[in-house]
Amino acid sequence: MSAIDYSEKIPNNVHLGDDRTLQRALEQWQPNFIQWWDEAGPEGSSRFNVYLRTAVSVEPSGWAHFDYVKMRDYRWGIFLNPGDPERKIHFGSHLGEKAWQDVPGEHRSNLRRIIVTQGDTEPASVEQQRHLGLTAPSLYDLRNLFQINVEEARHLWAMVYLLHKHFGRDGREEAAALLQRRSGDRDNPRILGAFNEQTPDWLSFFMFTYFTDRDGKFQLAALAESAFDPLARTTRFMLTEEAHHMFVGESGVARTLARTAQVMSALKTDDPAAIRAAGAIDLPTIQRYLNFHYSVTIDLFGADQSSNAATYYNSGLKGRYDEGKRNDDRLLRDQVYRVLDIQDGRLVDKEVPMLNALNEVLRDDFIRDSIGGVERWNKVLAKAGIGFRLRVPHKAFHRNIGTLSGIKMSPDGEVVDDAQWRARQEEWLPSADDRAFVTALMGKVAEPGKFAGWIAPPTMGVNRQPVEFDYVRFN
Ligand code: BYC
Repeated sequence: MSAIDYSEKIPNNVHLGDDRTLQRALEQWQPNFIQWWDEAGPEGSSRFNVYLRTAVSVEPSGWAHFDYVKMRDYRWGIFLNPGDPERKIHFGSHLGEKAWQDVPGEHRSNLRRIIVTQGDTEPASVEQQRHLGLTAPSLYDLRNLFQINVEEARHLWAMVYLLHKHFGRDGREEAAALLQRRSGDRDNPRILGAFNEQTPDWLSFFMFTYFTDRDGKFQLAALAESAFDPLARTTRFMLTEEAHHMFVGESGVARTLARTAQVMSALKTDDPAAIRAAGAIDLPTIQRYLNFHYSVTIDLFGADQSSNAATYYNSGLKGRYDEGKRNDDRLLRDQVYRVLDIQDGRLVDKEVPMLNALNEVLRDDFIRDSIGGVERWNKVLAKAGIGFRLRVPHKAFHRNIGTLSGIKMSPDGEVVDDAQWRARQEEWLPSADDRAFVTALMGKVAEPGKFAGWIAPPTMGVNRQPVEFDYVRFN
């Protein structure tokens, strides 16, 4: 089961050749995928030879093979983690029953909706990152961008496989629509808010891969608990790739901070104008980018009270993060959870049934995990003797989904009125001026071992190659 067959047109470890109908359906979808990749994927990259990692087996050891690959010839395919025929459902009203190999009729539309929502984010992120290759700060960074792009595209394949195999004609229509929506398109946008925002520069890209790919980690982990076994096994495998994406974000921001700290120490100043004039990104601007990406990402967890979330859990479609390690009854019927509510224009704590608050439970798990990396970023500043500290903003800052979208709040948690919000927004979120400055700073560096002036080199290369390795050959 686990070896991947690369001799087939669509590499897979699911014996695709034994299911002619499915194979034909996927082979019809494939040219449309390639057309989408050419139109919306990394701009101008089709002839580049890139030092990429490709999955060779889904076993935990040795699934990744590194070599130069032409971007357009990347072997996208269908890889599922090995199955356990005895696997049992371990939460919700079907607790203890055998996991499902097929979609039960009564859960069909909810499962399709979850898979479509997940699938929609993958091409969306590739579209958002389409132009970044033109301004990569080094070959090392360019290669990491492309690695992420091909893997997100493979995650799209993973969801399309589930739609084609398990949802008949509806599934095929949804799979086609995944290639038709476009990030930010006014008439046919991507489903979730954050995936319609722009990722116009590399600071945005690093914040996106740190925060938004981490939403991916938590959502995929919750889906990896699913009673629908094919979904659980596909998402489990996707998670192995997500770790690298978050590493790119965390180390990218850390390297940006290291360079800024170097400039601040050399010039003995914390004046943003002086730091900008020296070609580095000042810390208040980095904080504003953090505020933006953090707030749009926590919106991705959905409303704080959601009957959908209760249904998904109760029916076994979507678990909690690390469901297997929780030691409650995994039914959650009598349990409560504290959420924030708004009363008379102020935030108050409120207890609600846990089942309805599962989006909030996952968001809180995400918040704890996110803060860990922000503290590691602060160590870069502390080590350089700089007093400034980055912070994640208050949970109610700049929210558009759920109860908290009903209040305006500063990053520090101070309630503000509309006029104050308008007056101070530019202190808290990237202004047009910030974005113009960051964009102007970006310029492509394509010589092996050289890095743009606003970012420090990494401490290590990819797959034990030196930092000055030629990770991308432009031909
Ligand atoms: N923007 O009851 P609610 C990743 C909609 S990232 C716009 O709270 P529910 C990746 C919602 O659809 C992981 N709309 O919804 C990362 C619903 O609409 P309808 C992606 C939003 O269902 C980086 C309505 O509001 N995976 O993999 O409880 C790069 C009511 O809301 C938003 C998943 O998300 C929003 N932010 O929760 C590449 C997992 N939030 O139907 C990839 C699958 C909510 O009433 N998705 N709405 O018109 C889910 O589990 C759920 O759909 C959600 C929403 C948690 C997202």
